[in-house]
Amino acid sequence: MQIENNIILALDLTTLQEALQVAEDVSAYINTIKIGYPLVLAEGLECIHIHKEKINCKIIADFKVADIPETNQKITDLTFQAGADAIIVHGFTGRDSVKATFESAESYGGDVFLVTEMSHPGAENFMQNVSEDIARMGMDMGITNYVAPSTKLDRLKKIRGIVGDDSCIISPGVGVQGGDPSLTLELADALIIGRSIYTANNPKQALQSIIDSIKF
Ligand code: NUP
Repeated sequence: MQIENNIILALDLTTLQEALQVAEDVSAYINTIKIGYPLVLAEGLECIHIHKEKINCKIIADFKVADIPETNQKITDLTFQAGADAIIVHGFTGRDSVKATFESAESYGGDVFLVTEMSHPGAENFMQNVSEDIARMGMDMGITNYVAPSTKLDRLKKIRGIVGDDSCIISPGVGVQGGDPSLTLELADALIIGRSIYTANNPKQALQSIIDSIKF
């Protein structure tokens, strides 16, 4: 997946109108949008198709799929039938559940991003203890795309060490959650950014200044 400016817009708005407005505002700089439960539960799964059509972008469906294999497969089938290009799946549910999502995605020619460790403080309670095992399982399964936190660079570095330089890591937590764009991009392939862009008075300007702040 070729991610323009190495930034994915997390579009966690709850009306289609606002979401489309922000997506259109930043469309000159962004070609990949992450849509998750807030927008889909408010406005329906067809949000995916509508954004793809109006914005001409790739859609990553952030459904953090985390169920038994049979249910994971149904969720993944429906997500790709709705037009998504990729889906985010949790790894803690184990190999069979991840495999069900992976195989469904493959049958639609779609990508899977495997969550290793999350960006919020509570991830330290449980997830941190298993995130390296999740990353190793992903590598063993042939998964090439991962989610790892920008808020804990030491953890991001550990996960990069496991998945190697040929894997793609997308990293949430930049901005409001405290992650730094430049430091994160030393370890990750792309940033996931939501509130710093969509709550700004001028989302395009906010995004432009994040892009300008990134030192390569
Ligand atoms: O570990 C994760 N942390 C995280 O924030 C995994 C995620 N998928 N996210 C998502 O990234 C979160 O649900 C939101 O959509 C986005 C970050 O948004 P913001 O903190 O930049 O507003």
